[in-house]
Amino acid sequence: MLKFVSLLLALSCCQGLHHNNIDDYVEAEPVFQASKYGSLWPLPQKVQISEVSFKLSSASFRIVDAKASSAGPSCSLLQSAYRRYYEYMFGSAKKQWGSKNNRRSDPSDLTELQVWITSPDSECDGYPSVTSDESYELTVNQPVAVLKAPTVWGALHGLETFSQLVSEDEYGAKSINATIINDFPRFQHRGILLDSSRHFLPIKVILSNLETMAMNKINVFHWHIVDEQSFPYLSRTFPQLSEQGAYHPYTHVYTPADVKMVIEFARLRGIRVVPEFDTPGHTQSWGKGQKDLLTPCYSGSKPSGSFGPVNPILNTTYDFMAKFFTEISTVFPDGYIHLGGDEVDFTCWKSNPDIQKFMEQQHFGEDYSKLESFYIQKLLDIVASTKKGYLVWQEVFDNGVKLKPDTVVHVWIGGRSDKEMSNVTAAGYTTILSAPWYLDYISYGQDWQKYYKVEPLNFEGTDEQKKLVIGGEACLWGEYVDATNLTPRLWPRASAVAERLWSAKNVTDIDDAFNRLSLHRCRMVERGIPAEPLFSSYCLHEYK
Ligand code: CP6
Repeated sequence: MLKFVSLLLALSCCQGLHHNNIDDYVEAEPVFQASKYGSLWPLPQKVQISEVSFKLSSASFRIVDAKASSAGPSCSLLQSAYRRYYEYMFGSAKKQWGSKNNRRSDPSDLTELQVWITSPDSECDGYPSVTSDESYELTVNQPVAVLKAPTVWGALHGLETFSQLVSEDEYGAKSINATIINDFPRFQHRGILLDSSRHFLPIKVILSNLETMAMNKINVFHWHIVDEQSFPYLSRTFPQLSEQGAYHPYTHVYTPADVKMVIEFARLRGIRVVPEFDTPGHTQSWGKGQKDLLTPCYSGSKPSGSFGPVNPILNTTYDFMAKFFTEISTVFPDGYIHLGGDEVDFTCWKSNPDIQKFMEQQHFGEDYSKLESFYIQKLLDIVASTKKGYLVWQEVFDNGVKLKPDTVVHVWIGGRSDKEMSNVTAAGYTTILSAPWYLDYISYGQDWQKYYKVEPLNFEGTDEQKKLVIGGEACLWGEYVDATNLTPRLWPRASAVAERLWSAKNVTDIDDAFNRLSLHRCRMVERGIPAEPLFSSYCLHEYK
């Protein structure tokens, strides 16, 4: 049994701080209690845990393919997942003292977890998609535990859940209670945005965060790979983009091999990689390596030497985009590409006489959002011809651009995002929500609770409209984040979003969430992830 401490908060430390709102940090005394759901996170849809408990010994316990499974030893995705979870539960084989020193196995031990993929197509060699079946059923009982899932994607989630059910006593002995779990996600799209443009993110940081996403059943890595500040994507078609636009042309780039590695590492964990190439705004870094792509800004009648958004009035712009997105559509296997389209600043367009002339010819008047729509419309047609679906930031919808019916509109602007969700879904578009989940914003106190309390379907609309909400994403924009602080800033705050998007709508008990999340956070720490604490507390094993 795990022990818990009650702690008194010494508030006197904080009285001198300048704070806008005293309620931000005067919190109730925490009462640490065990949740009846242990450390499960995100909470499965249906859980029954019995008092009966079985021992697990590292010497005898095995994760194996069930005889009837459609995925066998040739499914390396599952075989490598078995190894990964065995090591999370028992430590790596190397670190073991050797089976001699382990307690002998006992008839009451649980010796096997059988993994049974039930669909004829296990999807072992495929990529996860927005329509993947991620459900699984887990039965822990004597003599064996059984994990049943239609596809490998559900099995991966089931393995994570199984590992979360295993607990350790003071002597390091492992045990698990008899349990029945029936689980599936509430929303299909559960994402995290990482920004590798404001700061370059080394591959190992991206990989360890993918690993952590899997621990939280997050299934989309939204890779905001380039932006104004740098262009680290090494394009085979246009290598000069990163040669000129990256912070450094060799060390601060993602080579084709790096990108492949990220995509495969993610696939093995059931995670989609959705790249974002944001245009026509947020593109300063593109201009360094691609002449004439950006709009020259004018100061009076002369070019000022600075540049604005992508130049929407040149044919060469669209030739470039067609070639560029053809490459992107083959490099990234996901069915979707995020095309951005946010925050376009019209000042430069307004200053340019050629653009002014074009506006007249097109009868756009003074409405530059019509010019923006003109550009986006052409870009969407280009990308649609590569057979990919696309996501766009909400401004594209707000500007009235004609979108393919399966376009996903990404709602990010705070304030009245419920109204926006209402409008977007009333127009029949699929949507994902990020507005309440800007994790780059930090503040004193337990802000995970604010993220946790969001209800994505809290907007006016019919049941049909609500069905168009396929999920959401936590965004960690990179202005103040690099390899040194990314992981603790993201976790466990993103875990709050993960549970909101996975678990049933009525899973809202904040005290129970606190108890489970504290343990889940300690587990992430034990697994080598420097996740920050929720509040005053300790873990059985501290970070070394
Ligand atoms: N970069 C890009 C950003 C943001 C967006 N797009 C952003 C805007 C406002 C806030 C946080 C982030 N940094 N490309 C908007 C989607 Cl508050």
